Amino acid sequence: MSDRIANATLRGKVMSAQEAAQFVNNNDNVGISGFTGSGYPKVLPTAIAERAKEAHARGDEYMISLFTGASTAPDCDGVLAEADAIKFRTPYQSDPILRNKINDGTTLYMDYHLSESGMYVQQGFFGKMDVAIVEAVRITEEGHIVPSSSIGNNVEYLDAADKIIIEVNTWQSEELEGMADIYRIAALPNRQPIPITEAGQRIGTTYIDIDINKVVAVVETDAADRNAPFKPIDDQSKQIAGHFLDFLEGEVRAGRLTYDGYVMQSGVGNVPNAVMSGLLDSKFENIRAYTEVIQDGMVDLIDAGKMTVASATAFSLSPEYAGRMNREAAKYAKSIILRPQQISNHPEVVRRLGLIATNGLIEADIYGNVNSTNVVGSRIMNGVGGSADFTRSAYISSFITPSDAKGGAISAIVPMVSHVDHTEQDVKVVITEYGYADLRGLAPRQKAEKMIALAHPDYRPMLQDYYDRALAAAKEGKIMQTPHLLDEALSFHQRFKETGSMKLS
Ligand code: 0RQ
Repeated sequence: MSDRIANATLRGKVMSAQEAAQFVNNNDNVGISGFTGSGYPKVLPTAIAERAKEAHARGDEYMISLFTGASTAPDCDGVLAEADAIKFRTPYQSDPILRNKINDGTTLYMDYHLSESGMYVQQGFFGKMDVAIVEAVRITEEGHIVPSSSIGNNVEYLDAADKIIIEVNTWQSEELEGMADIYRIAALPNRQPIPITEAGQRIGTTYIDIDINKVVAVVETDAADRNAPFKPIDDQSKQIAGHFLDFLEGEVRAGRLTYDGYVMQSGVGNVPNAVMSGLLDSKFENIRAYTEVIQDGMVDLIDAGKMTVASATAFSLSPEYAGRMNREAAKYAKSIILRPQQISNHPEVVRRLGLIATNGLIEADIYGNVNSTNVVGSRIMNGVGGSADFTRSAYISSFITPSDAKGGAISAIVPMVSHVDHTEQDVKVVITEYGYADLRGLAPRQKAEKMIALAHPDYRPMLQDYYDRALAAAKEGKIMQTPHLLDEALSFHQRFKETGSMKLS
């Protein structure tokens, strides 16, 4: 048995994953660790999926409601979705099999803000939590959990659940201990200000204290976090990153930012990662991140001495960088803090720290509304994640995107978004490979000109034509604030559904 289980009582609870899975029943609310492919349980999901398959083969029902920090990995969301074991899922996912199960109606998916998801559990909005399954680096003599490579909603699930299952994973470096900063927000009406005034401040403990009487099983594992590698940075991503840096430089020239004053939030995805690579060669120093996930690009910035502190709730690293983080965790612990996602994404702290937020999008419209989640209005991609936690509360909120998708069949700039996650009031800057649109201080008609200029040249004339005609109709009707032709506003999407392309044939 691993020497990572220092508590004698909990050592007595060690069993196999198959035995532990017997504590997870049909219809249970199950809250697990795991955030963007980090720190999720490695063996219980497969064991639960096997139970589901056996039950289904007998003609019995077996499905659970699955609550996480955010996305997990093929050996967690993937295996459970494949076994039709997930009845309800929240708050964020990005697994291709699960995505299909949500879109085909097998799984109900509630997409909402990651900063709120812990509170929903604490306040009982989902009913009672039956089981918490949390990965740990080790269990201390007192029975505290030292969390692994993500914190997510671990605290809330461990506090709320009737039963706790702990996976102790020896693949995770013991030197991760010290990165976590566990702080509980008091329940209403006793909330106090969160005492963070700098991204690098520590306000809590490095472990999660739990009620060990609730622990029904401890399972030992030795398995890697399974993150997908980032795509190589291509010319288009470099151009987008270049425009983002131009925008930052403009803020410095305007006296609103200093070269050592950039506090970053960066979303998931390939383009945000490319932006960080662009920052390596920039004049910015002492960059601090108050963000949700730590990506490869941030590790490079830390290595280069450009980033002094990164506060997040999880890692989202390629396999190569995850391996490096594991080997050199003691070194990185000096500049990395992992917090519960209620804290890493908390609007109060985000507003106070004056973040410049940068996230990806699916589409934006000519007035600056952004859809991050539903392709052609209906098909879920991933979820809003933490993007709105940061976008609404940041000092400056930016979105970065290629101007088109799917080989040019889809324009990222459309007349009206087919689903809205971020409203025109929250979206301050939009960036494509054709430049950036600074929407601050502009009325809708002023925004439209800037947004159309960002579109791919194949779509620019179509958008201009739409806008010109909408404007003419608005003038005629004397309703000028946000000109639209309602019977044409979703015509790009309709054409895509009918012909497979938004382009005019
Ligand atoms: O599809 O993977 O099949 O090639 O979307 O697109 O351009 O690689 O961009 O990786 O930055 O992801 C919005 C999905 C963008 C992401 C989204 C298709 C495109 C490709 C990926 P393929 P790119 P990115 C905090 C921040 C919400 C959560 C968030 C996201 C795939 O940024 O999930 O911001 N954001 N969290 O082809 C159809 C369109 C499309 C489209 C792109 N208009 N129509 N498909 N794609 N635009 C972190 C967390 O919350 C964890």
